[in-house]
Amino acid sequence: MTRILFHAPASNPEAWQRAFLQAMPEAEFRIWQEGDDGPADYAVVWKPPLHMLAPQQATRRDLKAIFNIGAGVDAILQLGDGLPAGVPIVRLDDAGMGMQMAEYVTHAVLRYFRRFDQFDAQARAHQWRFLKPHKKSEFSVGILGMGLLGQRIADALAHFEFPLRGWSRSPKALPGIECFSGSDGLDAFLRGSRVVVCVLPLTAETSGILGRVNLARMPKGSYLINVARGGHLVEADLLELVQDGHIAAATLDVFDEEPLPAQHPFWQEPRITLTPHMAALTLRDESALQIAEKIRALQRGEAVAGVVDRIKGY
Ligand code: NDP
Ligand code: OXD
Repeated sequence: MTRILFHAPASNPEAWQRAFLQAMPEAEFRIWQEGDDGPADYAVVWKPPLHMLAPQQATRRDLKAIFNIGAGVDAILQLGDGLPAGVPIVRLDDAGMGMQMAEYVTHAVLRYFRRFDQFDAQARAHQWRFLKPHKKSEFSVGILGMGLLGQRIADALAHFEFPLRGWSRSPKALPGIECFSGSDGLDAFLRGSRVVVCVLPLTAETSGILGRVNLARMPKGSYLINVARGGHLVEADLLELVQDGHIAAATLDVFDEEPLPAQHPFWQEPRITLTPHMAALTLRDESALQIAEKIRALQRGEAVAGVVDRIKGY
């Protein structure tokens, strides 16, 4: 019998057990407890402790794959040598997150484009005042990260006919999107993007990418939306650029420290809109089904999508 070992303590393990019972009734599902070093074929985890998957655990010998129940693998890859070598790490491929990301980012872009943020502030001050609309042709949206989630965001925004740009590691040709790639393409990408949406994985190459130099390359009066990881943004630099008016406003879902500390200056800055890392939640049933399908494919000896490249970091 296929043995699945599960650890994601903040996410209702019993509900995951029920979801796996539906998705994979033929498997044995075990919620990992401290001290459990029993054998397992597959681990399904979110932010596992170092010792859970440690390669020196004789009982991890049978492990055939580790499934990360999120799209971002920065937390699990931080375990470094604590992860068993040669065991594939598999991330979630969309699994319902693409639609949520598209909703979140479309809402934020439309809010700035139609100036609802300013109309809301005026309404709170009982002011009836017309504001000149932005021109769509001058409101290009640039997406940092044109992977599964970035492309879903672009598809959604295309319906509203925003000029779209995308930045990725490898060159791409995507219909209706001006594509840029690599460090050589970043400057031109940023200078032409009135809104920058960050949906990159957090890796050694992308950490701190939204710091003073790159934020200053965005046009004056531009907007930032970060739905990727707090580590992409240099928070103090954004605050300064918002306060000196170079960046008009920002919507942030992710932070260096989560929950955002009560004394953090972002709470006091009305041009920065904050949400508590909810842009795209892991959907339990969809994720269990996707993982069950991948386990069955691996057991048939087939390749699966979403295997992480440990060197690239995503
Ligand atoms: P993918 O792996 O599908 O896509 C990543 C994209 O980033 C690819 O286009 C890739 O380029 C590009 N990229 C990676 N490194 C670089 C680099 N050095 N320079 C330029 N481009 C780069 O990831 P997903 O779209 O599934 O997810 C993206 C991230 O979204 C996750 O890693 C996670 O951090 C975040 N996330 C946040 C959530 C939230 O609720 N806030 C929820 C889910 C995810 P290429 O195409 O060439 O490989
Ligand atoms: C993810 C996340 O990476 O929830 O899936 O942030």
